Amino acid sequence: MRIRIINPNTTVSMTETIAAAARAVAAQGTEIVAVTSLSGAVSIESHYDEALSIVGLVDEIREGEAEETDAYIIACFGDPGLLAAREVATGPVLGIAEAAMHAASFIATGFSIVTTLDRTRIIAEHLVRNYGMEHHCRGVRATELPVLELENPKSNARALILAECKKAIMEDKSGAIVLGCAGMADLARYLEGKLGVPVIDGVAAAVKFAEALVGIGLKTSKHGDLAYPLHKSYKGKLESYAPPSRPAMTNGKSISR
Ligand code: 5HY
Repeated sequence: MRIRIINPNTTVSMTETIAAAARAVAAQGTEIVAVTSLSGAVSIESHYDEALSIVGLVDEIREGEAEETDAYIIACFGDPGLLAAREVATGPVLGIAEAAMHAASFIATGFSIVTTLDRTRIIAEHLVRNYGMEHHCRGVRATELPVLELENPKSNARALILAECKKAIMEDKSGAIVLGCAGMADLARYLEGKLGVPVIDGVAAAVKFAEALVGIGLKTSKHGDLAYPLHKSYKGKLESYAPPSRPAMTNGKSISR
């Protein structure tokens, strides 16, 4: 099977970190296609960065649809554009935050999220509510690390993240840690060794969930709100994003009308 992992920020070195984490867990026979958005912020650390990242994300989904892709992963902890991506995709689309939270809920009664800048905590908090994880998530913590500092070998990122994870275990009484940034994908095993609790990287979790969904033949439902977008005109800079007309669908199959 082929899984397209999309880094919706425009930093190639982070995509390389993401790709390595994905390939480390991918099953034999799973091809990982890791791509970097060609448009948008070098790092996604605000509602504005997220909103503007979605056009580049949709571009990558459209690329994937043109080359037989079985599943997609949005490798950014805000899961930006997840539902829009599911509308345009045929196969399953997973966000790393949703995947990581579900994985954590299977192996601990409570988890904490450790993320980057404090201003992005609200994004993770909204996802916790959207995914029905309030009962499991005991806290969303920030290290005040800018995302790109994770790519800087001279930064003290590891120490800052480890310290916040320790607080989460002691103060939140969490049994597991969810890493709140795709750029932390290479830290899970190191942190687990230091902390003695499960540390979940959403990239790895999403790869295995995607393999499972594709393995049992599941695709994104095209009945209702995740059907392909309605055909209509678009104006201005997004004119080329006008959804094409498609034959009507019923129980997942195109029907002539
Ligand atoms: C991410 N931003 O995973 C998020 C993390 C964050 O560019 N990749 C980014 O801080 O929201």
